[in-house]
Amino acid sequence: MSEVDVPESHPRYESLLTRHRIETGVEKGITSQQGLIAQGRGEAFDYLLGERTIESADRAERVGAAHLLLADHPVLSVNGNVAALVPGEVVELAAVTGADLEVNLFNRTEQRIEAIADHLREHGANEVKGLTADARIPGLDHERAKVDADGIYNADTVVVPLEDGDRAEALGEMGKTEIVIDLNPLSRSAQVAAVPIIDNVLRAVPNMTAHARSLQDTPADALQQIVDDFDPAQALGAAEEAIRSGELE
Ligand code: PTJ
Repeated sequence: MSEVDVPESHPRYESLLTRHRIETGVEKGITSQQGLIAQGRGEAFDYLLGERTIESADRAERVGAAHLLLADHPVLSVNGNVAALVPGEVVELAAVTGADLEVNLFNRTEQRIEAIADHLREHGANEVKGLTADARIPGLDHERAKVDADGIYNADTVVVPLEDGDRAEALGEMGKTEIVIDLNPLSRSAQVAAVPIIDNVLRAVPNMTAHARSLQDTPADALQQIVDDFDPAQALGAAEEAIRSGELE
């Protein structure tokens, strides 16, 4: 038995663990109630993908890691679902790639921002951005526009997991490289990303860290080649095909 009261051998173990983490996130004031709905939507896509990291997603995760290592100022954006599902894992990815962590919420409240920042610190984060909110993403009229001037506003590369598409679009218009993690290949954020990662954030984040570790000593020109060889439309197409064909391993 572990974190959730079912044996790890249970065929639905991962899914049950995920639900448990999201539920706890809501109880702790980290995750919004809408986060439960978002999770349900994600699960449906994950089921159709066979609850595995498909080959094109693994490639995208490697390309995402290369982008983070090449960036001057990478930032990982954290919302209530990400904080509940992969707190230690995002802290580790940030440490390995030299990225900042910034809390950015759709349903923004000061209490939730504080609770998420505390939660990330409990999982080893030194500095968490997003509390100052002294800059605005142009062209957005909701709470997600609020960012830190020395965080997302100033970043050249941003990892954007699990969110709706308009901030993703607005960040793209600011000239930032966006790495989007979303199980829905048709979501607007995945469609506008330089690197769409169609995978569960539970698998995607640790796998990006593993790729970042193995690419750490790779020269910049070789990293650039990995980035240049990537075709986002092909990654989206491969994920949609996997979902539509329904061919599970
Ligand atoms: O914490 P907040 O206030 O910033 O709110 C966060 C949520 C997720 C509630 C908010 O961004 C939202 O409502 O998002 P959407 O529009 O429901 O989009 C969430 C996307 O993430 C959907 O395309 C889901 O398929 C996808 N998704 C859900 N769970 C996962 C996922 N993608 C990867 N891994 C998951 N575990």
